Amino acid sequence: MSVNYLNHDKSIKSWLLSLDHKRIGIMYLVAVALSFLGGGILAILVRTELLAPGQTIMSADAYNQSFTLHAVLMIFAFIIPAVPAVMGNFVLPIQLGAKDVAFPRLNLASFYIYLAGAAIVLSALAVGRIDGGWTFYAPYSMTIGDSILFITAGVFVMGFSSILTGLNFIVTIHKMRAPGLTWNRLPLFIWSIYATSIVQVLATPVIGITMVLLFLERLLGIGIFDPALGGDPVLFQHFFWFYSHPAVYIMILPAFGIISDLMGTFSRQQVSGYKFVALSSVAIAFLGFLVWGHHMFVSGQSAVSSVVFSLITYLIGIPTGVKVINWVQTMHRGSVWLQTPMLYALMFLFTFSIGGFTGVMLGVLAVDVHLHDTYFVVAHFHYVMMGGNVIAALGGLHYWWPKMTGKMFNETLGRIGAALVFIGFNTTFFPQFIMGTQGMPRRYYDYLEQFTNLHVLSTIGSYILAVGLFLIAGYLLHSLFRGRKAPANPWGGLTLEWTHTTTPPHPHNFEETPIVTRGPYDYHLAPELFQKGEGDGFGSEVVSVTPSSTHSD
Ligand code: HEM
Ligand SMILES: [Cu+2]
Repeated sequence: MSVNYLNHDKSIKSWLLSLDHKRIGIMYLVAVALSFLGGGILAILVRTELLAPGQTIMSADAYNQSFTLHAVLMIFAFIIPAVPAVMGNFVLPIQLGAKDVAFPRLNLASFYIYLAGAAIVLSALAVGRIDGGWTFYAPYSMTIGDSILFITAGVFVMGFSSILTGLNFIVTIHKMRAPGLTWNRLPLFIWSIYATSIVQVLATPVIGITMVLLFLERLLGIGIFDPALGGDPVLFQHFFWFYSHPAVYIMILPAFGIISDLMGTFSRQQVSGYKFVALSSVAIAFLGFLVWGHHMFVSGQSAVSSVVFSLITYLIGIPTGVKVINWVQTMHRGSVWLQTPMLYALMFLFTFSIGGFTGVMLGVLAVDVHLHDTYFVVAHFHYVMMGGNVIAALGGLHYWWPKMTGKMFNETLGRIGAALVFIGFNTTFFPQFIMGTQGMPRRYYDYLEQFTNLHVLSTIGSYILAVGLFLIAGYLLHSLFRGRKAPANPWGGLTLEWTHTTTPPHPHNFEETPIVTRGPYDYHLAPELFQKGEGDGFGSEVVSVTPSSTHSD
């Protein structure tokens, strides 16, 4: 076997101190997968408690702590780092034709800062209770005890990891592109990571400062947010959402990038409206800074600000719609090859669109006054975060898995897993839209008799989802030991990680610096990839995909 990044040095130390972006990406993958597992187990407990009104398996206090910890883990330890830190790290430098990121030491430092932050947050459990939701609204969060000091300190520390990763990627994209890789030839995954990085660098300091203020208020008793001390609780909400709305774009923009790459590769077609898809990420990143007040329609902010925030929120629908329309057109013009990664891309179109549309509904001032703090909101953000980010991340994981590990997973199990996730996900969260419109409040331990059926349905869905996710984890892990050896380019991709490096990649990515002569999805310039058996990762039959119409724009 030739030398690759996995086998050139197998010692534990060579992993833990590795400056190789690929190994750092894999270490992040392990860490975020464990966070997802922890957050997921809590979700199942929370859903099980909701199987019946009144106490089912835990006390009201345990319930509050479980859903809070679920959310904190999912948001700060899982979803924010998931796609940028795992797939950004692994894929971005290779797609750029670079040997590594611009600052490899800083990259390793980001990983340990992330781990330290997560450890500080979890140590709050040893000190006291974790309560009040992931939003830490003051003044309630001031009352939960000293554990808030650990939560705020941990989130503050994790923020640095996010900022440093963003900085590293911005410099890498500007400075380390291979000869010929102009901005117009960047894979759309890179464009989306670029837009994400800008948000990470500009928005994260705000949550950092907010956490410091909360910390100081609790430690020294100075009045910043707590009215009892002369502070202003609405100020906290402004600070919090000034970060946390842009942060939802840290979660979704990289997902858009994965979907664009999947659409191009599996449709064997140029992504329609490439420039619009690329720049719409930047537009969304920019607009994302102007809409935080849509979380505060009922907070007592002025009516004028509410109307303005509502209007700007609608605008975000435009660049988002531009993407969805272009993805659909890409498939329409191309010839779609339905392999597991592409199944996730199709699923994404469905679930993310529901998440997006219900987001516009919540942006309507008059509607939000009714739906605020109901299960409609819970359903909406799960459709965006799980139906958007997690589904896309699963697509990306299946897409790049052969490159990362050198092994193919079982395609049949892949399809079954995708189907279970799709059915489980929708069964869990769709009923929550209905409950929300009927007035079921969010974050409640108990509920009225009339909601029982929908809650039971939702809980059954979460079990199906869990089975699907365990199946996926199972066959992916199994493939590490028993999987078929992956060819260099199992999906017939045109970006550099598929065309110019071995599987798994060489420790320094490339034997020699690649020279880029075409765009990332210029299938009409690469006819060999339509006919070659390389397009076939699985059976002996040769998959030949013919371009239906070749166009360029
Ligand atoms: C694995 C499937 C999941 C299930 C079954 C699930 C279930 C739940 C449940 C039952 C709640 C409590 C809702 C309430 O009491 O109001 C909740 C809250 C939450 N979940 Fe999930 N969840 C899942 C995945 C995720 C993911 C992937 C994320 C983000 C990446 C996430 C983020 C959140 C957040 C932020 C909250 C807080 C809601 C609040 O503050 O009121 N969840 N989830
Ligand atoms: Cu928002």
